[in-house]
Amino acid sequence: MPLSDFITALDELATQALAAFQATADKSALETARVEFLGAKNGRLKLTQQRMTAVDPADRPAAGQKLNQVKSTIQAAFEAASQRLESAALVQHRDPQFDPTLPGIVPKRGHLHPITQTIAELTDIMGRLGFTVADGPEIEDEWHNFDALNIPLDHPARDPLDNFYLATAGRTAGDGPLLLRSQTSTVQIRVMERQPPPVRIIALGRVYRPDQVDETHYPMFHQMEGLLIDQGITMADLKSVLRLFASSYLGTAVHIRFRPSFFPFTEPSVEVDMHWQDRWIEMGGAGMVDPRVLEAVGYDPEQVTGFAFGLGIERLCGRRHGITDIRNFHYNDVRFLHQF
Ligand code: FA5
Repeated sequence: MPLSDFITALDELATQALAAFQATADKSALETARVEFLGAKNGRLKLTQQRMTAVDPADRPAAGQKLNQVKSTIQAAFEAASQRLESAALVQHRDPQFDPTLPGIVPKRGHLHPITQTIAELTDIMGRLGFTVADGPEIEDEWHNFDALNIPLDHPARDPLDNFYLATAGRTAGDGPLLLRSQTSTVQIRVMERQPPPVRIIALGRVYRPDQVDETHYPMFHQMEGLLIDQGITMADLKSVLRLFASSYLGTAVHIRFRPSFFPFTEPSVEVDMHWQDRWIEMGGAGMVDPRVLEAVGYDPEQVTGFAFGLGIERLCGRRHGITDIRNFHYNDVRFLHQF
């Protein structure tokens, strides 16, 4: 058989196959057409291929090349028809009421909890004042929560009714009881035990007290502890840092005031109040680190002095955003949370 006849036969086959695949209206028609043209045993492409033996051996490479070309063309036409029927089936199953031109429903995006946002902002402000973040465990021993902080055994702050002591089952004999930390001052001790002076850290995190729940008290709340130890540190440094912090967080119109107070781990000790929008509000406690605390961690109180403070994060965040009931932070009502 001359090569030109073989090529003509292949071209005709391609034309017919393309027309047949294009004309298919459903999957079974497509399958019939596939068997007719591409069937492995008696498909027309296969039969035409068998006729290649009749082609002059010198022309066979050219014939083979043409055969491969036509084969790909027919296969591509089959794929195209198959895809066309797939997407037609999708459209058919669509709800007839569905209007693809309507705007979509925008999913509501969540965001960080206001307390988490506040922690990030406080970390940023204090970072600019040179304080780095230190961390400590929420389950503490009595040494870090009390003893090293100069809180003696008979101090009322150690009363089991004022703390969340943990059941001690499984602890080996000789270990003291464990409790949920009642203040972030524990981290002061952990940091000073780890490193020599100077120290300039903040610790932000959860603390736990079995306080009666009301607008301003919750059994789990957050504190920001600050500790600065170096040579020649005074109360003036403490007040400057707290003033800078307060004006960065609340704005320059804020004033701070110290009221004399008592904490076993600072001497002298003060309560820190902030005046903003015509109200004084107690934010936390502060003072100069007691020499006995410095001694407990192996520092020399003759060489270094320092200040510490502990502020309630819910109070700060609440004051800034006008949140008067601390319980709102825990209801997890998205109508409240999405405002921040
Ligand atoms: C302390 O916890 C001291 N550790 C603070 C301190 C640190 C003093 C370093 C000196 C040096 P106080 O118990 O006053 O202090 O608590 C500090 C702040 O935590 C309070 O002013 C208040 O803002 C907040 N706070 C206390 N109890 C609760 C509570 N139940 N719910 C919410 N916030 C509270």
